[in-house]
Amino acid sequence: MEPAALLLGPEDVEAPDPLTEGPLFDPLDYGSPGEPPFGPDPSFDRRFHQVFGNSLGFHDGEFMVLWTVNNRVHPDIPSLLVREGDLVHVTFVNRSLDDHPMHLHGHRMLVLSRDGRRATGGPWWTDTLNVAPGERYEVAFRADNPGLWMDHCHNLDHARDGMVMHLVYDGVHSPYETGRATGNLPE
Ligand SMILES: [Cu+2]
Repeated sequence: MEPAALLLGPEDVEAPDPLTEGPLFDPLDYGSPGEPPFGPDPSFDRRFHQVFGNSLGFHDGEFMVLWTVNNRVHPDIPSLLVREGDLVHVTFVNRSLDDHPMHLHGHRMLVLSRDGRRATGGPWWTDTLNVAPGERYEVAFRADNPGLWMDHCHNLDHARDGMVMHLVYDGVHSPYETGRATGNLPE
């Protein structure tokens, strides 16, 4: 791999020579933690477990490699059902052959751990988290934005081929339906 560096600073400061060696940037332990955003020992109202995988099967009438969540594809992946105010814990496990940048609309996720190593840096807030093959992440978010939200892989060919689900708040309804029979497809 070619090394790459990114330097941020004020305009009038002369840039040092590019670094050719040094630790890789890792947001898991970058910066200082400060106050824990959900308290020192948060208790979660909901827990979800999402295992990403590959399988062969039919989707939209075609035989293809499917990108699955808990062995299912859109629109058959159960929605994440929450109540407003819930503190939600989600575990991502990638047992597939490719990266999955998971993107939850309408919320920010806080990364808690990767592969069992706790996040110890400044709070790692993100709206998209890349989960590489073999990785396991734990994240948390506060359900503070009622609606029906997309939750999907941002490799959009994966989304098209199944990796789409929804975050649904209790009591929120939509007149729209999704799935092949409706013509309302996510990608
Ligand atoms: Cu993906």
